[in-house]
Amino acid sequence: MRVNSMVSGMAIVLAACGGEKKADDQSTTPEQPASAPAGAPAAGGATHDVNMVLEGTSYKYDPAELTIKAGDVVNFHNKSGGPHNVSFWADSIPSGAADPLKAAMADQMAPLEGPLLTEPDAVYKVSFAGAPRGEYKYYCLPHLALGMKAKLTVK
Ligand SMILES: [Cu+2]
Repeated sequence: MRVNSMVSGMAIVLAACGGEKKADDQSTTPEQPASAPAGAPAAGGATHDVNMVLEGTSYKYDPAELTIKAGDVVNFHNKSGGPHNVSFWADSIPSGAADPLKAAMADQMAPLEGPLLTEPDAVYKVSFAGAPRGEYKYYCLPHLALGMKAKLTVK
């Protein structure tokens, strides 16, 4: 058997290849507002609260109108008079909003229809990450006939 000792002469030096990337590297620095408050959530979203309540004889979302930004989160609280839920009208949300909403809504009973909240103080969280600007109208399935509906505006 012959041992080929030529191998050692064939080492290829690779070191010269790397290290010249910066010219076409498109690493623009992310837009960081200089005034960003310390401790702001990394995702950039604020959290809003909407209570679902029975007041006297009227079922309502409180507040019934709310303006948020894309990336914000809305927590819907089952305060009184439940069960309540959050159902978006598919024809009363901005174009392109259905997909991000469906992705953001857990346990949908039907597309854009959140689960019934029966537990006191249960919270249903909807993230508006990737949500287009515009108006989002929604209602409570058990109480729609009683006028329980509301509107969110993403700006
Ligand atoms: Cu309700």
